[in-house]
Amino acid sequence: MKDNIFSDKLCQIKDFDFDDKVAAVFPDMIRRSVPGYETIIKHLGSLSRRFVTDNSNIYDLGSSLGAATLSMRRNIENKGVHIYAIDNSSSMVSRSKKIIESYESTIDVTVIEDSIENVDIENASMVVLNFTLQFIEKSLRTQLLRKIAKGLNNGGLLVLSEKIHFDNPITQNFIDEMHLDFKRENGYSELEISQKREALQDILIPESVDDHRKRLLDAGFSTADIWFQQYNFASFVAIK
Ligand code: GEK
Repeated sequence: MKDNIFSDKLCQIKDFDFDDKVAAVFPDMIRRSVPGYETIIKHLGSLSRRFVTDNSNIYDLGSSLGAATLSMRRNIENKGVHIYAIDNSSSMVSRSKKIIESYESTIDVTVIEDSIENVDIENASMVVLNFTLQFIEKSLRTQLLRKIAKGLNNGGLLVLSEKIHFDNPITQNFIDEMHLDFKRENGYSELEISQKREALQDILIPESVDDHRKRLLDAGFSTADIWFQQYNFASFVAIK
Protein backbone atom coordinates (compact mmCIF):
# COMPACT_ATOMS: atom_id res chain seq x y z
CA MET A 1 0.00 0.00 0.00
CA LYS A 2 1.30 3.48 -0.97
CA ASP A 3 2.38 5.95 1.71
CA ASN A 4 0.20 9.06 1.31
CA ILE A 5 0.17 10.01 5.01
CA PHE A 6 1.65 13.49 4.58
CA SER A 7 0.36 14.22 1.05
CA ASP A 8 -2.50 16.57 2.05
CA LYS A 9 -1.88 19.85 3.86
CA LEU A 10 -2.36 19.22 7.59
CA CYS A 11 -3.68 21.99 9.90
CA GLN A 12 -1.60 20.69 12.76
CA ILE A 13 1.44 18.41 12.48
CA LYS A 14 1.57 15.99 15.38
CA ASP A 15 4.68 14.08 16.46
CA PHE A 16 5.26 11.01 14.29
CA ASP A 17 3.68 7.87 15.71
CA PHE A 18 4.01 4.22 14.65
CA ASP A 19 0.24 3.82 14.57
CA ASP A 20 -2.02 1.74 12.34
CA LYS A 21 -1.85 4.22 9.45
CA VAL A 22 1.95 4.02 9.43
CA ALA A 23 2.06 0.24 9.91
CA ALA A 24 -0.28 -0.23 6.92
CA VAL A 25 2.10 1.58 4.53
CA PHE A 26 5.39 0.85 6.31
CA PRO A 27 7.17 -1.26 3.61
CA ASP A 28 6.51 1.45 0.99
CA MET A 29 7.40 4.28 3.40
CA ILE A 30 10.75 2.88 4.53
CA ARG A 31 11.84 1.78 1.05
CA ARG A 32 11.13 5.27 -0.38
CA SER A 33 12.64 7.14 2.61
CA VAL A 34 15.70 5.20 3.76
CA PRO A 35 18.48 4.80 1.18
CA GLY A 36 19.94 1.31 1.29
CA TYR A 37 17.15 -0.19 3.42
CA GLU A 38 16.63 -3.20 1.14
CA THR A 39 20.38 -3.81 0.85
CA ILE A 40 20.74 -3.76 4.63
CA ILE A 41 17.82 -6.15 5.12
CA LYS A 42 19.31 -8.57 2.57
CA HIS A 43 22.75 -8.44 4.21
CA LEU A 44 21.36 -9.05 7.70
CA GLY A 45 20.75 -12.51 6.28
CA SER A 46 24.36 -13.02 5.20
CA LEU A 47 25.66 -11.57 8.48
CA SER A 48 23.44 -14.00 10.40
CA ARG A 49 24.97 -16.92 8.48
CA ARG A 50 28.41 -15.79 9.66
CA PHE A 51 27.66 -14.91 13.28
CA VAL A 52 24.72 -16.96 14.57
CA THR A 53 25.73 -20.02 16.57
CA ASP A 54 23.83 -23.18 17.60
CA ASN A 55 21.60 -22.96 20.69
CA SER A 56 21.62 -19.17 20.93
CA ASN A 57 19.16 -16.29 20.72
CA ILE A 58 18.76 -13.50 18.18
CA TYR A 59 17.08 -10.21 19.06
CA ASP A 60 15.47 -7.91 16.49
CA LEU A 61 14.90 -4.71 18.51
CA GLY A 62 12.31 -2.35 17.01
CA SER A 63 11.26 -5.08 14.60
CA SER A 64 8.37 -3.21 12.86
CA LEU A 65 6.85 -5.67 10.37
CA GLY A 66 9.62 -8.25 10.83
CA ALA A 67 11.71 -7.68 7.69
CA ALA A 68 15.03 -8.17 9.52
CA THR A 69 13.71 -11.20 11.40
CA LEU A 70 12.56 -12.86 8.17
CA SER A 71 15.84 -12.14 6.39
CA MET A 72 17.83 -13.75 9.20
CA ARG A 73 15.43 -16.67 9.57
CA ARG A 74 15.70 -17.45 5.84
CA ASN A 75 19.50 -17.68 6.10
CA ILE A 76 20.18 -19.47 9.36
CA GLU A 77 20.98 -23.16 9.29
CA ASN A 78 21.92 -23.51 12.97
CA LYS A 79 20.15 -25.74 15.48
CA GLY A 80 18.35 -24.50 18.59
CA VAL A 81 18.09 -20.86 17.52
CA HIS A 82 15.28 -18.65 18.81
CA ILE A 83 14.50 -15.19 17.41
CA TYR A 84 12.86 -12.54 19.60
CA ALA A 85 11.29 -9.67 17.64
CA ILE A 86 10.39 -6.75 19.90
CA ASP A 87 8.46 -3.57 19.15
CA ASN A 88 6.38 -1.23 21.30
CA SER A 89 3.84 -0.42 18.58
CA SER A 90 0.77 -2.65 18.89
CA SER A 91 -0.07 -2.01 15.20
CA MET A 92 3.37 -3.19 14.10
CA VAL A 93 3.28 -6.21 16.43
CA SER A 94 -0.15 -7.49 15.35
CA ARG A 95 0.69 -7.12 11.66
CA SER A 96 4.17 -8.62 12.00
CA LYS A 97 2.80 -11.70 13.81
CA LYS A 98 0.58 -12.46 10.81
CA ILE A 99 3.39 -11.80 8.30
CA ILE A 100 5.90 -13.98 10.15
CA GLU A 101 3.37 -16.81 10.66
CA SER A 102 2.64 -16.84 6.94
CA TYR A 103 6.14 -18.21 6.19
CA GLU A 104 7.10 -21.75 7.12
CA SER A 105 10.29 -22.33 9.08
CA THR A 106 11.77 -24.59 11.71
CA ILE A 107 13.21 -21.59 13.56
CA ASP A 108 11.02 -20.28 16.39
CA VAL A 109 10.13 -16.58 16.46
CA THR A 110 8.48 -14.87 19.42
CA VAL A 111 7.07 -11.42 18.72
CA ILE A 112 6.86 -9.30 21.87
CA GLU A 113 5.02 -6.01 22.32
CA ASP A 114 7.22 -4.06 24.70
CA SER A 115 9.77 -1.28 24.87
CA ILE A 116 13.25 -2.53 24.10
CA GLU A 117 14.45 -0.83 27.28
CA ASN A 118 12.45 -3.44 29.28
CA VAL A 119 13.59 -6.59 27.54
CA ASP A 120 16.29 -8.93 28.90
CA ILE A 121 18.99 -9.96 26.44
CA GLU A 122 20.63 -13.30 27.13
CA ASN A 123 22.71 -15.92 25.34
CA ALA A 124 22.63 -13.82 22.16
CA SER A 125 24.77 -14.46 19.10
CA MET A 126 23.26 -11.60 17.08
CA VAL A 127 21.30 -8.46 17.94
CA VAL A 128 19.80 -6.06 15.39
CA LEU A 129 18.92 -2.40 15.96
CA ASN A 130 17.89 -1.53 12.41
CA PHE A 131 16.92 2.17 12.52
CA THR A 132 15.56 1.94 16.09
CA LEU A 133 18.18 3.50 18.41
CA GLN A 134 17.53 6.88 16.75
CA PHE A 135 14.04 6.87 18.34
CA ILE A 136 15.33 6.13 21.87
CA GLU A 137 15.92 9.06 24.20
CA LYS A 138 19.61 10.02 23.95
CA SER A 139 20.19 9.68 27.69
CA LEU A 140 19.06 6.02 27.56
CA ARG A 141 21.15 4.90 24.60
CA THR A 142 24.36 3.99 26.44
CA GLN A 143 22.49 1.96 29.02
CA LEU A 144 20.69 0.03 26.27
CA LEU A 145 23.91 -0.74 24.40
CA ARG A 146 25.56 -1.90 27.64
CA LYS A 147 22.66 -4.30 28.22
CA ILE A 148 23.04 -5.63 24.67
CA ALA A 149 26.81 -6.05 25.03
CA LYS A 150 26.29 -7.87 28.32
CA GLY A 151 23.71 -10.26 26.82
CA LEU A 152 25.80 -11.10 23.75
CA ASN A 153 28.09 -14.10 23.83
CA ASN A 154 31.78 -13.49 23.08
CA GLY A 155 32.18 -13.05 19.32
CA GLY A 156 28.48 -12.11 19.01
CA LEU A 157 27.39 -9.33 16.63
CA LEU A 158 25.34 -6.18 16.97
CA VAL A 159 24.16 -4.56 13.73
CA LEU A 160 23.25 -0.92 14.37
CA SER A 161 21.74 1.02 11.46
CA GLU A 162 21.00 4.72 11.91
CA LYS A 163 20.34 8.01 10.21
CA ILE A 164 23.54 9.94 10.94
CA HIS A 165 24.46 13.58 11.43
CA PHE A 166 27.67 15.26 10.17
CA ASP A 167 29.34 17.79 12.48
CA ASN A 168 30.70 19.71 9.49
CA PRO A 169 27.78 21.95 8.37
CA ILE A 170 28.88 21.93 4.73
CA THR A 171 28.86 18.14 4.60
CA GLN A 172 25.62 17.98 6.60
CA ASN A 173 23.92 20.35 4.14
CA PHE A 174 24.83 18.74 0.87
CA ILE A 175 24.38 15.16 2.04
CA ASP A 176 20.99 16.08 3.51
CA GLU A 177 20.10 17.56 0.08
CA MET A 178 21.15 14.29 -1.58
CA HIS A 179 18.79 12.43 0.76
CA LEU A 180 15.97 14.85 -0.11
CA ASP A 181 16.66 14.24 -3.81
CA PHE A 182 16.38 10.49 -3.12
CA LYS A 183 12.91 11.09 -1.62
CA ARG A 184 11.88 13.34 -4.53
CA GLU A 185 13.04 10.70 -7.02
CA ASN A 186 10.87 8.21 -5.12
CA GLY A 187 7.78 10.35 -5.69
CA TYR A 188 7.47 12.32 -2.45
CA SER A 189 6.27 15.91 -2.94
CA GLU A 190 7.84 18.95 -1.24
CA LEU A 191 4.76 19.14 1.04
CA GLU A 192 5.08 15.47 2.07
CA ILE A 193 8.80 15.89 2.71
CA SER A 194 8.43 19.03 4.83
CA GLN A 195 5.41 17.81 6.85
CA LYS A 196 7.08 14.48 7.63
CA ARG A 197 10.30 16.27 8.56
CA GLU A 198 8.38 18.41 11.05
CA ALA A 199 6.58 15.37 12.52
CA LEU A 200 9.93 13.60 13.03
CA GLN A 201 12.08 16.46 14.24
CA ASP A 202 11.70 15.80 17.99
CA ILE A 203 11.31 12.02 17.61
CA LEU A 204 14.24 10.91 15.43
CA ILE A 205 17.51 12.24 16.85
CA PRO A 206 20.54 11.37 14.68
CA GLU A 207 24.10 11.37 16.00
CA SER A 208 27.51 11.42 14.34
CA VAL A 209 29.55 8.37 13.35
CA ASP A 210 32.13 9.32 16.01
CA ASP A 211 29.47 9.48 18.74
CA HIS A 212 28.11 6.07 17.78
CA ARG A 213 31.54 4.48 17.55
CA LYS A 214 32.63 5.88 20.90
CA ARG A 215 29.42 4.75 22.60
CA LEU A 216 29.70 1.23 21.17
CA LEU A 217 33.29 0.86 22.39
CA ASP A 218 32.39 2.34 25.81
CA ALA A 219 29.47 -0.07 26.09
CA GLY A 220 31.74 -3.10 25.87
CA PHE A 221 32.09 -3.96 22.17
CA SER A 222 35.59 -4.74 20.94
CA THR A 223 34.96 -3.48 17.38
CA ALA A 224 32.69 -0.78 15.96
CA ASP A 225 32.90 -0.26 12.20
CA ILE A 226 30.67 0.76 9.32
CA TRP A 227 29.91 -1.95 6.76
CA PHE A 228 27.39 0.09 4.73
CA GLN A 229 26.62 3.75 4.16
CA GLN A 230 24.55 5.73 1.69
CA TYR A 231 24.31 9.51 2.21
CA ASN A 232 23.31 10.10 5.86
CA PHE A 233 22.31 6.50 6.60
CA ALA A 234 24.90 4.11 7.99
CA SER A 235 25.01 0.59 9.35
CA PHE A 236 27.63 -0.40 11.97
CA VAL A 237 28.84 -3.85 12.92
CA ALA A 238 30.02 -4.19 16.50
CA ILE A 239 31.46 -7.45 17.80
CA LYS A 240 31.67 -8.32 21.47
C1 GEK B 1 13.09 -2.93 10.00
N1 GEK B 1 13.84 -2.55 12.28
O1 GEK B 1 12.18 -3.00 9.16
N2 GEK B 1 10.85 0.01 22.00
C2 GEK B 1 10.48 -0.83 21.01
N3 GEK B 1 10.25 -0.43 19.75
C3 GEK B 1 10.44 0.87 19.47
C4 GEK B 1 10.82 1.80 20.44
C5 GEK B 1 11.04 1.32 21.76
N4 GEK B 1 11.41 2.13 22.75
N5 GEK B 1 10.91 3.03 19.86
C6 GEK B 1 10.59 2.85 18.55
N6 GEK B 1 10.30 1.55 18.32
C7 GEK B 1 12.79 -2.24 11.31
C8 GEK B 1 12.57 -0.77 11.11
S1 GEK B 1 11.44 1.45 12.31
C9 GEK B 1 12.50 2.59 11.60
C10 GEK B 1 12.49 0.01 12.40
C11 GEK B 1 11.86 3.73 10.93
C12 GEK B 1 9.94 0.92 17.05
C13 GEK B 1 8.81 1.59 16.29
O2 GEK B 1 7.54 1.19 16.74
C14 GEK B 1 9.11 1.16 14.86
O3 GEK B 1 8.42 0.00 14.51
C15 GEK B 1 10.63 0.90 14.85
O4 GEK B 1 11.06 1.01 16.20
C16 GEK B 1 11.43 1.87 14.02
O5 GEK B 1 14.23 -3.39 9.83
O6 GEK B 1 10.63 3.78 10.84
O7 GEK B 1 12.65 4.61 10.48
